[in-house]
Amino acid sequence: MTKNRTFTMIKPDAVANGHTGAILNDIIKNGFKLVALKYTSLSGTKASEFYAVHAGRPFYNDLVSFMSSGPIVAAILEKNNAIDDFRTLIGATDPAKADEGTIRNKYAKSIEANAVHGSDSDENAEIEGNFFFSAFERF
Ligand code: IDP
Ligand code: MG
Repeated sequence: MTKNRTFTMIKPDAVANGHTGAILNDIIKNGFKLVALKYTSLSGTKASEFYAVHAGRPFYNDLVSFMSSGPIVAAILEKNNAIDDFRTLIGATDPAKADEGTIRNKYAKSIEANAVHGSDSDENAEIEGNFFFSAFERF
């Protein structure tokens, strides 16, 4: 199988709680190669743009303010079967339902403050990676 890519963010809760290093270590140990990495933050406008697909959902406004509440870490990851394997590694959206040992099981606080993002398709991984990284920041 050819290598492909996914996009992730370590969300403000996990960065604020000091889990950045442990989460990056879990990601690398599970066979994902970092091909872009950035410590940054989202303005309200940028967060609403990133999550535009969820506009109109009851949790949208809270999600936008949460995602713009503090620093995040954004990364592009490469691995065989990257999208599915990364979704398996992070676990269910609601950490209460995330399998033992998954990143959300270990580090997330709530269904909103759930520690990490993972792209849901190859197409969205490309869009999301391009949202954060210019061509000369990706390898
Ligand atoms: P995902 O991150 O597992 O792909 P999505 O359904 O795409 O989950 O939702 C995007 C983000 O919106 C979630 O990661 C979480 O932060 C937030 N979210 C999703 N569902 C809820 C909810 O029911 N209440 C509050 N926040 C939610
Ligand atoms: Mg999603």
